[in-house]
Amino acid sequence: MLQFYYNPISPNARRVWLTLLEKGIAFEPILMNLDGDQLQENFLTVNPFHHIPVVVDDGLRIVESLAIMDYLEAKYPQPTMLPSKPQALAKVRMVQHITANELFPKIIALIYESADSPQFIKAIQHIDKVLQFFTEILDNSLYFGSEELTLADIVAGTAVLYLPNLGVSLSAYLKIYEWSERLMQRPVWQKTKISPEDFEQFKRRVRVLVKMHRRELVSKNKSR
Ligand SMILES: N[C@@H](CCC(=O)N[C@@H](CS)C(=O)NCC(=O)O)C(=O)O
Repeated sequence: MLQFYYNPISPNARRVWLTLLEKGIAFEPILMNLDGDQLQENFLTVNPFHHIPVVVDDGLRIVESLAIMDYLEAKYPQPTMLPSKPQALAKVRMVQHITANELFPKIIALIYESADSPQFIKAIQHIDKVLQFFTEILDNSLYFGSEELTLADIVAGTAVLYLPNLGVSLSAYLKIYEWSERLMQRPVWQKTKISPEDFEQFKRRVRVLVKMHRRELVSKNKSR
């Protein structure tokens, strides 16, 4: 059976978790505590970059959430979550990459930086730009690039749904607000909804990991 290394508070793992559940794929969950399990020798042989999610299926080990989602879509095509028409496919890919490259780093900034810092204010402005762009892409469709749920909705949904908990209201972005409500009505999203306690735990973990990565960067630069 497909093995899935994850933690429910990890947004990257949540993308894959929701894809597995939405597609009804049977899997063996392997819970990883991100306070050290990911650095254990036995996990480093699974993912040398010490990240979740990881999927092992039919003898193939797959890392990187977006690559895993593509694998799941190709191997388990029903229900289809990747449109084939060029324009729709472009919308899906844009939303996935904008979430990973533009939105998510700013969510981390909202958690890590103090509310009166220039970095925090810049993060809020950048998130506004992303939400306006998403409004344009969504247009009058129910989901990104489709009238049915796509991989883009899963990737953007796991990030955008965190925003109200971080003080960014979606009410100024009506179409995005309605889309987020639509997602939350889906049984799988209800079932995996993050609790306030888990969200606090996620924020604590982010602060620790950002500190750790910054320290690693400083020591790398010193050794150059
Ligand atoms: N680009 C990777 C990022 C994975 C990632 O950063 N995972 C975090 C949890 S959300 C993690 O495992 N962090 C543990 C660590 O960095 O040691 C993906 O999309 O899968």
